[in-house]
Amino acid sequence: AFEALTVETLPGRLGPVAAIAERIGADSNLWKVREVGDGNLNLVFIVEGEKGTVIVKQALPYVRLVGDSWPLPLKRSFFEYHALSRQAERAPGTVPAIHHFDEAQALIVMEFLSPHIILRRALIEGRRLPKIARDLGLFMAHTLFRGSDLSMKASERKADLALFADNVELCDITESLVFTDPYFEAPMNRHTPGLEALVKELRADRDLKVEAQRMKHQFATRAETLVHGDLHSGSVMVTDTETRVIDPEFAFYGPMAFDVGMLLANYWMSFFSQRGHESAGSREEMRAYLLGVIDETWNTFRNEFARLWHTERKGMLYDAALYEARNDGLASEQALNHVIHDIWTDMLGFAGVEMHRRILGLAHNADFEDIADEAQRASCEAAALKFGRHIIVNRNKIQSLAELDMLAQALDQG
Ligand code: SR1
Ligand code: MG
Repeated sequence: AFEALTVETLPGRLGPVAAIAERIGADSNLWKVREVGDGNLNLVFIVEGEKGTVIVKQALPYVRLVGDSWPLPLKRSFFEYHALSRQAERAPGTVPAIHHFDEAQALIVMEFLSPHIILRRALIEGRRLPKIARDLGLFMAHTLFRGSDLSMKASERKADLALFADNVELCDITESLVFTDPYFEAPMNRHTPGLEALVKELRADRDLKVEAQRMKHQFATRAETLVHGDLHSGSVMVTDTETRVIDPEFAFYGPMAFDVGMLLANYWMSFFSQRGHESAGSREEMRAYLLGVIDETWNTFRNEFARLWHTERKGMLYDAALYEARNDGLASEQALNHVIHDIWTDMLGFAGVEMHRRILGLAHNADFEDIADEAQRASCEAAALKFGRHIIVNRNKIQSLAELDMLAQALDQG
C-alpha cells in the first residue's frame, strides 16, 4: 500500500533499492535526507550518501498546496515517468536521468542537479542566463515536433495518446485553474489588494472571456503532440552553462503552442515584475535581457521546427511524398508557414491566460509574490494583466514580437 515517505522513514524504505545503493552508497544509515519540496503538489527529498546524491520525488494523494480536501491521484507519477522517458529520447540531455521508478509508491528517483537552481529564482535575483533561450527553444521544437504526427508512426502516436489520455485530473486542474477560474469569482481565487477595479473590468470583459474559452476549447480538444503541460520557469533548472527541464507530470497530448505560450508568459511576467525588485539596483538591463530571451526563444523554436520539417518529417501529416512526387517544394513551404503561423497565434492566446491565472487565480508566481510592497506589486501585476488581455484578444492581428516589446515597455512605464 502507498505510504508517504518522511525524512525518518526514507532510508529504511529505500535502503534495499539496488539502483539507489549503487549510486549513493549501500549503507542507508549514513544517508542524509532533506525534504525540499516547495511546489504545489509533491514531496521532494535530497538524499546524500557516501558516494553521491539523488533526488526522490513522491506524489501525494492530494494537492499539497491546498491539503487533503483536494484529492489527486498518485498516477501522475506514472505520467511524469513516461513523459521524462520520451523527452530524454526526443531531446537528449535536457531532462534529469531516471534511476528508479516505483509505480505503487508513486516515486521517481532521479539525478540530483547541482549547482543548478530554479530558473524563476535566478530571474528574480536578476541573473542573466546566457543559454536558456536557445536551450529551451530547441527543447520545445524537438519534443513538440517529434511527439506529433509530423514525426511519429500514426499507430505509435495513437497508442501513446491513449496512454496519456488517462491524465484526466491534471488536465482538469489546468482546465479549471488556468482557463476558467480567473474569469469569475471562483472560491479559491485571490489577488493583490489594489487590483479590484481592474479585476472587475476583466471579469466583465465579454470579448476576453469568449477568447479565453476558445483557448480552453483548443487545450481540451487539440491532441497534436505530447506537451510538457506545465512549462513555467519553476519547471526549469539552470546554471550559466546548462538548462534542464523538470516536472512533466501534467504531460498529455495537447496543442503544439501550449508549452511555448506558457514559457513565454513566464518570461513576460518576469519582465513586468522586475520593477518590484529594483531596491538593490536598476533592473533596466534585466528587462532588455528578458525581451531578448523571448525573441531568441521564439526564433530558435521556429527555426529548429522548420529544420525538423525539412529533415525529419516522416509522419502521416503533410506527407513528404505528397510534395516530392510533384517536386513541389513550394507547397511544403506554404504548409510549414501555415503550421508555424497557427502556433504563433495560439501561443499568444495561451500566454495571455497563463499571465492572468498567475495573478487572479489560486496558484501565484514568486516573481510577483516576492514584491513586499503591495502597491508596487499591484502596479506590476496590473501591467501584466493588461498585456495578457491584449495578446489574448488581439492574437490574430499581432504580427511580431517587436510590436509586443513596445507594448510591454509602455505598460511597464505606466
Ligand atoms: C493546484 S496545482 C496549481 C498549479 O501548480 C502546478 O505547478 C500547475 O501549474 C498548477 O496549475
Ligand atoms: Mg510542477
